[in-house]
Amino acid sequence: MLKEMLRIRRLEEKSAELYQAAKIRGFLHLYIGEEAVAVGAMQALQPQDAIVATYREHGHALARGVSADAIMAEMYGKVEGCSRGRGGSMHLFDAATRFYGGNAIVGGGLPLAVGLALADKISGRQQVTACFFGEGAVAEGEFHESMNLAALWNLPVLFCCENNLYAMGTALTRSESETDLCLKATAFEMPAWPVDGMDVIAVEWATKKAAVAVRSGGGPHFLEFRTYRFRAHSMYDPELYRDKQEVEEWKKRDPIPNLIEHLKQQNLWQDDYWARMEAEVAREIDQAVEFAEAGHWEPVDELTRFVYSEEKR
Ligand SMILES: Cc1ncc(C[n+]2csc(CCOP(=O)(O)OP(=O)(O)O)c2C)c(N)n1
Ligand SMILES: [Mg+2]
Repeated sequence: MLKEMLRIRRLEEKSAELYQAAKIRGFLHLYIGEEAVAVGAMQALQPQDAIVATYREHGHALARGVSADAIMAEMYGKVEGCSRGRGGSMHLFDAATRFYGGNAIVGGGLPLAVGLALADKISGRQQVTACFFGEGAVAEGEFHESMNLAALWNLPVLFCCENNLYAMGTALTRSESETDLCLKATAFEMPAWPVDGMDVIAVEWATKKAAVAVRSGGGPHFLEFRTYRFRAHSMYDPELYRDKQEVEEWKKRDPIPNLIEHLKQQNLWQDDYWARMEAEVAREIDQAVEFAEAGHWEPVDELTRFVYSEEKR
């Protein structure tokens, strides 16, 4: 799990650099600081489960098993990317790992997750759909409609709310009359637990417990992961809405050094682990950049392909 978090951190640091160099264009939202949520949760899910995420999804895709090569090429807009370069950073998609995006619309992933879970239920498949979304989504009608139908129809959805306290520049306390998000879920008679989203072990444990309940017919569950993004909302954000001191306080809870500290306390740490891990991850990220650089642009005459689905014969 430590290595998975490091892979995400280094991939995103490199992405920010490439964005400054105009190699990556469009929007770019970094997950740095929140890695424990995607990594802990993915550990607790199974290959047959489905994942739905937001535009802040590089970490979820990587932890789910989409390759760094395919993610980087997608961000470059190359055909070798996981969405053929047509989606970019916000629209990573990969059918092989059942990774259903990458959704740019706030709250837009929730109805998709409910639909996927409805299909699973009708077909009698014991699969979980894990749906990640920010706390900003709770202000959307889609959130309430999706939660209601999932509960009413007892669907196998695991709602994973990533509460990083801000929706762009709007603090949760400025937009919601009730800021206890678990209470919103219990209003739909859905079991809901708050989880320390900076602690990867706590995330894995809670997700496992919830996923077992969902998989065995216990209906939808809601997890509120309390987390924090260390970087700006996206690449354009002067961050005038939060104190630098607040960011510094949260950085003390960085999930990566915290896990190392935990491993040391448990006598599970050896001094050469870190250097080895860094070297392996650096190689992987360098290779992903090379792969993306060597990739191809979609030929112009392919531009309208996929506007309509192709006829199956
Ligand atoms: C329906 C909709 N409204 C507004 C936006 C613009 N927008 C993009 S990200 C964002 C904030 C969402 O915050 P949150 O859900 O907390 O996720 P976070 O960015 O913190 O991960 C907004 C308002 C959008 N993408 N979709
Ligand atoms: Mg947020």
